[in-house]
Amino acid sequence: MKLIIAVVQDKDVPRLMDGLVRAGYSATKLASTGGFLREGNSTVLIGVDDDDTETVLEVVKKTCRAREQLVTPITPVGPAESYVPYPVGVVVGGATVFILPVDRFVKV
Ligand code: 2BA
Repeated sequence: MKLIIAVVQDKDVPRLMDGLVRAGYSATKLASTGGFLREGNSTVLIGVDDDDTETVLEVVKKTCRAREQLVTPITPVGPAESYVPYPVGVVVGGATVFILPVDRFVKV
């Protein structure tokens, strides 16, 4: 068994959860915050049989989009003269996915 941990943008969560439930997978959504943008995102936990890992990854790929987000640098990084005081774009998503082996899965 594997635990798939997917960090996704909030906007993609409804489609992702719908896709997972329709395909017959259980999932848990946790509210999370990205360390770089300090904005809300969602972390979705999905426990699956090993053989289903790729299928679930496909659902994640189909439902989570990459988007450009504007960030205003707060503090100068490097020499002050190279500080850019206007927003710059960063591409966020589709999804950051971790796949971990599960030792044991019990429901009591
Ligand atoms: P954030 O940390 O808020 O990062 C949002 C986006 O900002 C990232 O998108 C990336 O494009 C950019 N970014 C992050 N750190 C950066 C840095 N040090 N310098 C320049 N740009 C940077 P994604 O890569 O798609 O990540 C989306 C979210 O996934 C992240 O939100 C974070 O919550 C999570 N994440 C990404 N990589 C992770 C990792 N290695 N471990 C844990 N969580 C991760």
